This record gives sequence, C-alpha cells and structure tokens, in this order.
Amino acid sequence: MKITGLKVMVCSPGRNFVTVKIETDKGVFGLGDATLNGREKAVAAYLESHLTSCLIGRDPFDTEDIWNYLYKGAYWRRGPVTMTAIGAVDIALWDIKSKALEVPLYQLLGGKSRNRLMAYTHAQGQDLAETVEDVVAVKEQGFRAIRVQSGIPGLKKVYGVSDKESYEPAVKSSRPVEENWSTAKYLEFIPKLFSAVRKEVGADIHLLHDAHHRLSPIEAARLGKELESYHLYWLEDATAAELQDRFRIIRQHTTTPLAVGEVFNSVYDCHQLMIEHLIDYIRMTVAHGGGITPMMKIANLASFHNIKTGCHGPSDLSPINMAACLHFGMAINNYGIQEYMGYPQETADVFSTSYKFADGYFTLDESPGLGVNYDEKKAKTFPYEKAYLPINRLEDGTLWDW
Ligand code: KDG
Ligand code: MG
Repeated sequence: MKITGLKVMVCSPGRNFVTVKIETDKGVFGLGDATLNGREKAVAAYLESHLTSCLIGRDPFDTEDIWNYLYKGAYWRRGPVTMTAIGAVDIALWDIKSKALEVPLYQLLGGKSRNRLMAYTHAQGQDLAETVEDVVAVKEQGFRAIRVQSGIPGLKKVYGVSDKESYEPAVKSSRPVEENWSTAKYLEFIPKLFSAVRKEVGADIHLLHDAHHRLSPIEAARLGKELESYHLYWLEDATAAELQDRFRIIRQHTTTPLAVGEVFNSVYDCHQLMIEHLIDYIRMTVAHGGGITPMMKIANLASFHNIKTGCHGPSDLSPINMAACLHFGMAINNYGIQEYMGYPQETADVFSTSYKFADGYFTLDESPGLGVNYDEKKAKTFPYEKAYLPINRLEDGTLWDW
C-alpha cells in the first residue's frame, strides 16, 4: 500500500478543528486530529508545507519508521505545533492500518484490557451554591467522576466557569479576552467549596479539580493538604510544570493525588515526574502527544511507576482525538480516566463516531479503525473563525499563568 495524498481541512462547526485525511492507492484512508486551540493555522501550515511531500509514496503500515522520520528528521524537535502535526499523521496512519486489517484500532495496541472506560465531565457555577447544584445535576446524568470549578468570591472572571451551559475557553475575537486572578482569594475559597460538594454528593463519587498552573509549588502543597479529607480523585495542574522538580515540594506535603500533562507533547516533559513518582496521572492526549506511537511508549513508562492515564479530552480537540484516546485507553493496562465535555450538535454532525457514551462510561464496538467519519461537505459550511484562549492577570494587572 502507498500513500497518495494528504488533505488538511479546517472547519468550525461550533469551534475550530483541523483534520488530516491521508489517502492511499488501495482506497483506504485515515483521519487524524491536528487541532491546537488558538493556533490551528500554524499546525495546518506545518502539515501542508513540510510534511505532505515527505509522505507521498510511503507505506502507511510503517508507523514506527514514519514517526521517527518526522520527529528526528526535522532536526527541530518537540513543541506543540510540530508534535500536533506529527500526532495527526500518526493517528491517521494507525486508522489506515486498522481499517485495512479490518479490526478496531485497539486490537493492534494490545487488545481489550477492559469492557468500558470511565469518563469525567465538568461541573461549574458562578458561586458555591450554583456549583453544588451543577455537581448534583451532573451526577444525576450518570457521571461517576466530576471536575468541579467555581467562580471565586471577589473575582470577576476565572478559569473553568462560563455563563454558557458548557465551558468553552476559546473566544472568537481578534485578540485574547482577559480573566483575573488572586491566589489568596482562591486558596481561601476552594476548601470550603469541596467541603460543601462532598457533603452534598457523599463519598460514592469521584471529585476532581483543575488549578490550571496558577499556584507556586508551596501554595499547591497547601491546597493539596487542605483538600485531603475530601478525597479528590486528582488535583490537576497544581503548578506549572516546565521545571518538573517543582512537583517534589507538593508531593512531600500531601497525599492528594496529582495529575498533570495537558500541555505536554513529549516524554521528556514528564520523564522526571514519572521516574521520581511525583504524579499519579499523566494527562497528555494522543493528538498533542505526537500520536499513538509515542503515547504507547509513554503509557508503558508510566505503568512501571504506578502512574495511570487521564487523557485531556476537552471539546477543543475533535472526536477523532477522542476516538484515538479511547482505543489507546482500551488497550493499555494503566488506563485511569478520560475527560469528556461532550460536543455541540454541529460538531457531531460533521464527525460521526462509533464510540458510545452512557452513564459515565464509554464503550467501543467492532468498527474497523478509529470508527470516525468526517463529512467533508458539511464541514465546508462551517468556515474557520479566528479564536483565542484567554489570558490571565492579577488584580494589579500583572500577567499571570493561564
Ligand atoms: O485549550 C485549552 C483547554 O483545553 C484547557 O484549558 C482545558 O484545562 C483544561 C482541561 O482540563 O480540560
Ligand atoms: Mg486542565
């Protein structure tokens, strides 16, 4: 089999997505997700200008060699744009291989390690009462695990909370909108929030929280410690992780489980976190992590250090990435949980999927490949719209982590 073409398609059915379609001389094609929120066109250009010509004529079954060719061959290694482009190609190649062999992708990655995959979703509210109410509503929908984010008293607009029904961080505008932040106000409020939520929902539900890289290591340690009695499933992105050894301080002080990695794109972003047992969940997602090929290796390394997966699965990655994460999760032993925010109807109309979601769990059927179809005609009716993730400032105007 030979690769005959690569198409890069950008559409905005509710939000922007970049989709790669790799075609072959046998008529089998594969799909990959190349969406990088707020930087979509950079990945599309990388694919079109630099990768397409390297792939024509190659055997799509050579996933390991092609991955290394694109990664090592560029000389310029890592980075979100490069790794998302390589990731999309790799996902599409695995889609082709499993479709050609007429098996679901997970069969090529180790087979079934479980029957269903637990997912968590988001609950949010402008204040404590509204957030508790939303957690209860989400629990009633059947979710077994819920990420809880809330407005903070005294702050106008914070991460994880919107006035819409579901949280969508990117805003269609010519420049980023601004959120605001006070670590002191946040740290004062969050333990009270989890005390109220745990009291309301009882012990039999997993609660998660995302600090979104805003705390220093010692502040994160304090939060982890103060949340211990509410038994979180995880505290996510407790501190920014450019320096992995910052997690040592948090780890030394708290038994609250730690998750990190949605902005990582290489094993070198989490190697020290793993070998020093500094985290419990690795949140890298397949599309941004360079594809199935490196993610299998990362999951294997994690498995030797009692670390489970918890793939990033926001609505700003397409259902193609979601399917890739689910096949990956189905096959590995150290699957933890999958993030799932659901998709608006326009998105579901463009991307039809064979994975099913009910009562807090995903299931996969026997459809070959990833089991995702992309309606190119419909996608063209939703042209790209420029959108940005917000930025974040302290109350005195200092630019802060988002
Ligand atoms: O594009 C960025 C969002 O996907 C991210 O901010 C969402 O933190 C997030 C999460 O945990 O889903
Ligand atoms: Mg997050």
